[in-house]
Amino acid sequence: MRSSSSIALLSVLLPGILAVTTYDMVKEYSGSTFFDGWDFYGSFDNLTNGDAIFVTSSVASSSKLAYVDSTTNRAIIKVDNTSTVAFSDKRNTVRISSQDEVGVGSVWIADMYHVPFGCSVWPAFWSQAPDWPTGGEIDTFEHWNMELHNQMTLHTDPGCNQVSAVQTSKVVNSTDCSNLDNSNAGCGVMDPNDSSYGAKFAAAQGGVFVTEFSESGISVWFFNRSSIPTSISGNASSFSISDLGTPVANWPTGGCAIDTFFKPQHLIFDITLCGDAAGATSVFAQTCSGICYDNYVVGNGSAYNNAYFDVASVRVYSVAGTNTIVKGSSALLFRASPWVAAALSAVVMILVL
Ligand SMILES: *[C@@H]1O[C@H](CO)[C@@H](O)[C@H](O)[C@H]1NC(C)=O
Ligand SMILES: *[C@@H]1O[C@H](CO)[C@@H](O)[C@H](O)[C@H]1NC(C)=O
Ligand SMILES: *[C@@H]1O[C@H](CO)[C@@H](O)[C@H](O)[C@H]1NC(C)=O
Ligand SMILES: *[C@@H]1O[C@H](CO)[C@@H](O)[C@H](O)[C@H]1NC(C)=O
Ligand SMILES: *[C@@H]1O[C@H](CO)[C@@H](O)[C@H](O)[C@H]1NC(C)=O
Ligand SMILES: *[C@@H]1O[C@H](CO)[C@@H](O)[C@H](O)[C@H]1NC(C)=O
Ligand SMILES: CC(=O)N[C@H]1CO[C@H](CO)[C@@H](O)[C@@H]1O
Repeated sequence: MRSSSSIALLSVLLPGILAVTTYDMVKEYSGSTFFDGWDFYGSFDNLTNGDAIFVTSSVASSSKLAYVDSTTNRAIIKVDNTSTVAFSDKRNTVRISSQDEVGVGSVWIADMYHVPFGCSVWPAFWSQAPDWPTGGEIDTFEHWNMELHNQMTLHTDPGCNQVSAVQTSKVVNSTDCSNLDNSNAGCGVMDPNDSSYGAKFAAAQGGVFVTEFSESGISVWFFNRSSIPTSISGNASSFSISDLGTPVANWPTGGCAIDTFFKPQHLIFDITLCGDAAGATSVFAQTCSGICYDNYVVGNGSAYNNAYFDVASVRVYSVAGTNTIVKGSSALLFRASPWVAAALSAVVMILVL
């Protein structure tokens, strides 16, 4: 801890040069045990006003909304695309949150072959501290409707800012991460790579999202399947962060004291429908036609054939010689509200684009 502030300062001044940290695998979610250690939300979406019911574990299993595909051995997390939903009802989907929390000094790597997309679909793979906004939120993967690129965003208490967005990535709205400003739009950037979301992600057989949660900063890398660095392809038990090159998103501690604003995080997958961001009329109209709820959620579900995550693994790494996993249980599942009003950020994003 003694040298952390000088390391932090240097890493702002010399990005990349000090990135020599080695990480060891401490936890893996994959294969037949993928769903062990996650809590299913088990309520309608009372967090982001989606027209969705986040089902219980037993419903997810019996209706095959969360299961391990026996052919690929990969986890599927999906929206119900087989039930007919009547007007004024909501559609079943899934939100899972890891029981364990992952502390500072960690990396998590999600290897996916498909991410959810389609009109009215709003998916995310993200993390959040139990006392949010205290303890922060890291959105590694998120977008909605027929958008083409992934967005990565932090949401925090006031005082955390992004000071050096990676040049190739576009600031979505604001560099202020505070949940109290800009209607909690957060400080987000957009991946310029076409293969980071939607049909082009699937066509490239997906790829890996790497999230580094370090005292010196938070960073995200995305690699499509053909460009995954060899040091993290396969089931590497250890790798050096310097092998990954420049991240696509980076929030150095110089603008946001990571130790202050971030606490151990639950990892979360969810897919909601319409709601604050995807369903805002002006946002929806950017990439879809009709009315979000009436024309998509209601009806036979044929709009949701692409509304699924196909996940080979989620692996958690800690700084070599440490284990940053904080053992958890089902506590505090319902406390936090992730995107109080992301709609505004979406509107601004569209203006920026
Ligand atoms: C896509 O991502 C790769 C790997 O992060 C990066 O090297 C490349 O520059 C990106 N391409 C574009 C068009 O930004
Ligand atoms: C995969 O990423 C590489 C590196 O950014 C890029 O050159 C290539 O075009 C991408 N492939 C697809 C199918 O998008
Ligand atoms: C990956 O490695 C971890 C730890 O070394 C091991 O527990 C796990 O079974 C391996 N997974 C696969 C898919 O080989
Ligand atoms: C499902 O509904 C859509 C939109 O209303 C319609 O185009 C499609 O034919 C329906 N599919 C079936 C199998 O009924
Ligand atoms: C539902 O979507 C899956 C892909 O997620 C597809 O394989 C299946 O055929 C779809 N079901 C119907 C009834 O269209
Ligand atoms: C959401 O619903 C659950 C289950 O009814 C409840 O425990 C929780 O307090 C609700 N959360 C919010 C933010 O309303
Ligand atoms: C950088 C930027 O565009 N910031 C905008 C984010 O959204 C708020 C609310 O609309 C604007 O006031 C900011 O100017």
